[in-house]
Amino acid sequence: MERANSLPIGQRYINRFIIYSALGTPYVDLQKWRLTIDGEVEQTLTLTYKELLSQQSWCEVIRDFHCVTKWSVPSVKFEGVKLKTLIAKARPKPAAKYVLFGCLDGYTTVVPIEDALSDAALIALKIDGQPLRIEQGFPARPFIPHLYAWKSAKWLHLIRILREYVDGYWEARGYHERGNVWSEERFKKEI
Ligand SMILES: Nc1nc2c(c(=O)[nH]1)N[C@H]1C(S)=C(S)[C@@H](COP(=O)(O)O)O[C@H]1N2
Ligand SMILES: [Mo]
Repeated sequence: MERANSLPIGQRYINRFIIYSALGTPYVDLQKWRLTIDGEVEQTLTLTYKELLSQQSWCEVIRDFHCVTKWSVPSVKFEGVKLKTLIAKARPKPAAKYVLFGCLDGYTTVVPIEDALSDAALIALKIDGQPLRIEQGFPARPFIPHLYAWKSAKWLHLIRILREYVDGYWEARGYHERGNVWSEERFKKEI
C-alpha cells in the first residue's frame, strides 16, 4: 500500500482542496458534539472532542488526498486518532464486515472493515497542523489514504460497525463499495 511517490492512474495534482458539501455545511455545536462508535460491537463508545484530542493513539500521516473526480492534493498532513485503535476499543464482534461513517449533514459513506483497520487510517482532527476548518469537516473526518476522498466523510459523528454492506450517499449514486485508488475502484461494476 506504500506508494508515496507516485500518482494513481487517472489523477492529476492540484495545490488546494476543492471544497465539496453535497448536503450543505451543517451547524456544529462542539459542546453537544460526540463521536459514537456503535453497531456490531461489544462496547458502544461515545467520545467528546477533548477526549479525542487526548487519546494515546494520536498519530499523523502525510499522504496525498485523491478525489474520484481526478484531482489529488499532494502531501497533506493529517493528525488524529488511529482508527484501528478506536475500533478495537469498541471490540467489534466477529461478524463485523463494514464500517459506515455518518455525518451531521446527513452524508454517509461505507468502507470494508479491513480498510478502516489499516495502519495509516485515522480520524483526523487536524490538517496541516490546524484544527479542521468548518468547511473541511470540523470537528472530525476519517482519512484512509488508499481510498478515494469521498470516503473521508466530513462533520463525522458516527462510526457504525456493520455485518452487511449498505450504500452511503455516493455509493447509492453508483460509486464503488470500496474505492481503492490504486485499483481505480471509482464506480460499481456494471452487472
Ligand atoms: N459530509 C460530507 N463529506 C464529504 C463530502 C460531502 O459532500 N459531504 N464530499 C466528499 C468528497 S467527494 C470529497 S472529494 C472530499 C472533499 O474534501 P474537501 O471538501 O475538504 O476538499 O470530501 C468528502 N466528504
Ligand atoms: Mo470527491
